[in-house]
Amino acid sequence: MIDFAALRKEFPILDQEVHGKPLVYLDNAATTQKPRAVIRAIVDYYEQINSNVHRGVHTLSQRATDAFEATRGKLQRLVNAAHEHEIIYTTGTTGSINLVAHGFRGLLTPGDVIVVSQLEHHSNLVPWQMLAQHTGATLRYIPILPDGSLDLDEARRLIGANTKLLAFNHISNALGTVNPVKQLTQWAHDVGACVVVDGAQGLPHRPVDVQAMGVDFYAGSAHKMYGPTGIGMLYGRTEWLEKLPPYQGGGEMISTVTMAQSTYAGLPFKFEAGTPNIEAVVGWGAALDWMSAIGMGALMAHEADLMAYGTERLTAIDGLVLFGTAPEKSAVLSFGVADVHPYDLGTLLDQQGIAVRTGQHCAQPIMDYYRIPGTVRASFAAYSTREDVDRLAHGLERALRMLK
Ligand code: C6P
Repeated sequence: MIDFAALRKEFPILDQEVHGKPLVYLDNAATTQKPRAVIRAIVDYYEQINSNVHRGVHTLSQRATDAFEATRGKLQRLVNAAHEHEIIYTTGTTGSINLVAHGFRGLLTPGDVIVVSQLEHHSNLVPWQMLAQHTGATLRYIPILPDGSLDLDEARRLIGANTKLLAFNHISNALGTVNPVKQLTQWAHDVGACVVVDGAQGLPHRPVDVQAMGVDFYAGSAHKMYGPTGIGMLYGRTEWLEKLPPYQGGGEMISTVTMAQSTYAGLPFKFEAGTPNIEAVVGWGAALDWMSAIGMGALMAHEADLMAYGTERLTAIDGLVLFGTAPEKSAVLSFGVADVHPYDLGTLLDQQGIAVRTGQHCAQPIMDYYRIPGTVRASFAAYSTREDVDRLAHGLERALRMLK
């Protein structure tokens, strides 16, 4: 049995006051805090094995390489990829999706269709707009329904013979909606389209099995799952990774280089040009161990309890409207109050030591759909507690008394 309230003590940053009040950190969908185990792994790396990877015969380089590659193995097991070489290190979800979108520049022609959803973070939208502009392909959007779920009837209709790519998120960062990955993937594969899933919010909150889901690409970021910033992963099915050209040229990604031409390294190195973010990969490995000691089942049960309690507490507040009420939701409560700007609420919460995100959450089309300037978003992690929810509810009531 995990004592979730005790986990908090493993996060030094949470033990502080903001504006004279104990910090309540509810901006976990933006980035989670890091446990001591992760911070220590990074310090240990620099104090004991710092060296460039894959380059030296010397002992430190080999130790750094082993630590670097060990995380790849952990990620392979985390998402159940068939091969370790199917895990590519990137700068994050944004970097992963851009790698795929760029790779498709030579694979699409006018008349081809890219299907995306209206529920996307800009990272899983702008790269496809750029790809469409570059190739002349057409972009189509799966619309959202009032509860913040995807219109699956419309998705079924949109995914047709000319569809070459389908891109959508596992979990919406703005509303918390959990999308039916397997079903959508099946429809895309029925017409031979490639499926790219933005897993930035999926990896921290749900079990991921890329083979069972059947997806071709799955992207994630370490910093949303207790790991460091500036590092992420792209799972790619081998046949697709072989089909895509390298994203960047440079050291590490080559096999031979002459003045006339170069040949490229095999997977995964073909997509990993230059010295990587080694410390972050090592730190991510520690974060994955930390998460696996808790277990995804226990984490999901904890977050489901906070979601139920938070939904009850917040919807009892006069005038508060929850955006995103789909049957299956992850650890996000997005809300607003009529005639109150989200920034004002966020600022007044901050003055009470409560950190939430306000605004469009890099998902402007969702805000346009609801015709709102943005929302206030509270998002949970392993160390969040019911007391945090109580502080949020009281903080909101106080803020609203001041504003009305
Ligand atoms: N969402 C949020 O506050 P990067 O920045 O590359 O690590 O992740 C981008 C990204 C892509 N997709 C989804 C679903 C996301 O939630 C994010 C990051 C943060 O919601 C920061 S904007």
